Amino acid sequence: MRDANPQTIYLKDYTVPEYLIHNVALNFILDDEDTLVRSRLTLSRNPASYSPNKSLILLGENLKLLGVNLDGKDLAKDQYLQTQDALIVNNVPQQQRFELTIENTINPKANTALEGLYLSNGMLCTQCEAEGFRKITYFLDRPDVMTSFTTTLVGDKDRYPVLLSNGNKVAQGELPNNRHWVTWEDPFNKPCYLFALVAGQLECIADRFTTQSGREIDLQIFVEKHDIDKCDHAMQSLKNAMRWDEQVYGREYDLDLYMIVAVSHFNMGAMENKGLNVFNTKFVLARPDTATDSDYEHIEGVIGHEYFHNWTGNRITCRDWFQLSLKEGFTVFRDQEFTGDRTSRAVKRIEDVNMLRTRQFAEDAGPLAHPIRPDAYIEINNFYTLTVYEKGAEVVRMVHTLLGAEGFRKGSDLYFERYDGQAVTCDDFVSAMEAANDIDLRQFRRWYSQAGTPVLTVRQHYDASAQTLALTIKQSCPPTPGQAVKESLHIPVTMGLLNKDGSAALCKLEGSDRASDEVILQLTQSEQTFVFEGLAEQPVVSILRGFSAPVKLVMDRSLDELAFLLSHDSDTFNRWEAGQQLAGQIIAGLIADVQNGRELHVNPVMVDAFRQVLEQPWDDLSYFSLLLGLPSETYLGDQMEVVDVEAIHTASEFVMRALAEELESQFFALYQANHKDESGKFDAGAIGRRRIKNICLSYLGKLENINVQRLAQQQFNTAKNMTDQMAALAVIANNPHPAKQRCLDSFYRQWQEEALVIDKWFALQASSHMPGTFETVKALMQHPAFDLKNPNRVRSLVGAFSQSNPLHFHAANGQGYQFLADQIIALNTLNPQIASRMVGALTSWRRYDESRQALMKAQLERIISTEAISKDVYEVASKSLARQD
Ligand code: B3K
Ligand code: ZN
Repeated sequence: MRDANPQTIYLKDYTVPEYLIHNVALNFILDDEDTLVRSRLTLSRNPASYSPNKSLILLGENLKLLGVNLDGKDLAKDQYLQTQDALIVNNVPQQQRFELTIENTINPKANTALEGLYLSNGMLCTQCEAEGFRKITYFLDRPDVMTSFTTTLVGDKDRYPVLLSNGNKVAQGELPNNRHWVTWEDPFNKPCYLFALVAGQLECIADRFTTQSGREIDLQIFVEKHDIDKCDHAMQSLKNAMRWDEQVYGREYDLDLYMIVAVSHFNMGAMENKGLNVFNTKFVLARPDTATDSDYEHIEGVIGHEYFHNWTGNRITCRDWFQLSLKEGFTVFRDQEFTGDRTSRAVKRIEDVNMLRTRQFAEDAGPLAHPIRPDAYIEINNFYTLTVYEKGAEVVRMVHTLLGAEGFRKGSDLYFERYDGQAVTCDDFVSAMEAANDIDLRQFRRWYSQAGTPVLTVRQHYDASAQTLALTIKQSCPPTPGQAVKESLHIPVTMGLLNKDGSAALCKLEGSDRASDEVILQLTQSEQTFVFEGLAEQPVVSILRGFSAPVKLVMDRSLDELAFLLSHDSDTFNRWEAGQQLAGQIIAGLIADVQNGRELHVNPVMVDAFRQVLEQPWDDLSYFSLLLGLPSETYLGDQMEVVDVEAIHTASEFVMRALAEELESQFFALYQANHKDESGKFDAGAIGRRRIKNICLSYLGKLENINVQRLAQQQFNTAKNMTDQMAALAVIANNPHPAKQRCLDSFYRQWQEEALVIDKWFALQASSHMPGTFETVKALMQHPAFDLKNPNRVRSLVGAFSQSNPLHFHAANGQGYQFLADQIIALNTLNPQIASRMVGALTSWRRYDESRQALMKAQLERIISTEAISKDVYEVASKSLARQD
């Protein structure tokens, strides 16, 4: 049965912990089904707590309690109380330290929620963030209780030859009955969400890193035996991340050992446990023939992200879970910059903004909108959102923009110096930035408490006689649930001006004696006018360069002006953006034509713009390939009053085909010039060649031309790397290619032993827009390789269908919705976190036509009335249905 009344937790109710834990000694006698946990805690009353409560309340869930001992004496049953989620020990000492020993057992094999201690392909592993430690033993499971951990693992030598936990290995030994033990000690205080243990039959690759101060660090990556040949890229990524954090932030690694373990069953990407990261295999394993270029890039990004958490998350952690963006926003910003430095800054920025605008903006405009520092939650796992992570990173990026790289570094140095070893708040982060730079960020702080995507409306007025340009910017923010009234934000708006010949015009603000190619406008009022002087001719405005703030921009632009910016803007982001706006406007017109039954014609401005891009020489081929990309169907839908998935799809396909027809020879020549027989090395030149070639192939694939079909098939058959093989298969599977089924079958046969490649095979079919996809998805649910207990599989089939296939998921008869609800209900009991993530595809129901609204709403209602609904699913489904006023 559902928690009768799921409780809402509020930020305003925060109080300091009543007790402190000085150290904990954990002892695990490992067994797949019956692990014995003994925890010895040294505690004392927290002098900073004013609570009159004299009992000690430790949190715990699903634990079989064997006994409690206080200062050497076993407690009788009436000296403590065990509830569904806590152990309450009465009359603990108030004046001095005391020692509490708890014994309990847990069943990792039965743990399909993958939180706490669980089994994945025979390996025992843990996931404790946010509140999984309480599923291992009773504890003060909250991030502001930091303590030192000593962990002893005992187990069968054959069953669990490798025994890992946080920190340094300090002792080990043999025991009778073929058992052994290892003791780990973590010298750094940490909250229990950073605890980890791993035990099993694992292989390891090892390397070393010398820090900037000359310390030698052992690096180890543990995987299942058959994956040992896919760890090199992850290891190299780790070393790159370690060096980068030293160079850019002056941060050095602190323990003598850094371990990464890859597991097949994992609810998210990875986890930054101190000294012992646990990763989804997806973000570790790569070989050129099994992983695509973007897999390689994501692996480096996620390895970096978890590594960077060692300072932004572990050494300095969050006071409470409302502060999650303190560590996540900052760490995402750090990993974005790392990837930008390692690959192409222009490309990385565009990829990040694209994701933010399609997915986070939708979240911020929907029923689950929340500020980057939420003020209430039912289930904290539901708040690991795009808002907390990606918008959180944008907020940190704005601080960086406002302070400049040097000022930001001064601020981060002060942050690390002031708060090392503490659990702090978002406000503490901003205070450090302020103090180091002598700047007032009071108004800027509203970004932390205000939800919703601000809208900037820009008007321009050029006065030829005065030679001035007046730019008036109005900011507004639509209401979000629980926040009807919005206040003005402090928004940095980076901009430049272009002369008619494409050269930069100087920006000289009225009253300022400085003139430069680019300025950062400080927008603080609801409406503000900025006047630029000395402009002999009317310039073209390039505004919000680099996407300097996470806002929507409304500005009247002609197609010609956009085409001009696409050719001339020196800002790589805005140049791409102009192309997107141009394509977006033209496709919007075509969508209206489809809706009104008019014949479709592509605007020659678009063909010319594409031709120009295609005919220019480009150094950064990855960036070039982005310029050829069209706005996604999801993004186009976001721009509409009522999303019309069919019209969007028809218009998008039409444009692709029209461009392919008009520019066939250019696409073909570019394909040929860049199609090299390459093994798939992760280097910028080869990646760029593959990217540009494969986008050309995707256009050519629309031509239903026998030569192109052969080309795709040939690339599929001869590819030496997964990027090329997948790209060819995608073209084959998304067009009426005669060999479609044969290729899909042979791909499966070739890769059936490689779980991550089979995930791609599922996802590709689930996101296909060809007819019959729904039936394929249903059939794939019965495929022997499908497993509802494996989150990667669920994401690749159910997730890809519901989140990346708008056309079929939103089929007018509602079968997609019903299918998704069936899976959510089944997942609800197995894995509430994954179930709740899947509800996301239904939350935007108000964006569709009346008939679809009713169908989606009915499924949400069905989900919510399921017996035994988890609080994870309940929170998302009920908030999705809640009235929006
Ligand atoms: N901190 C973890 C996420 C934990 C999610 C808990 N539901 C990974 C990361 O952001 O690095
Ligand atoms: Zn993180």
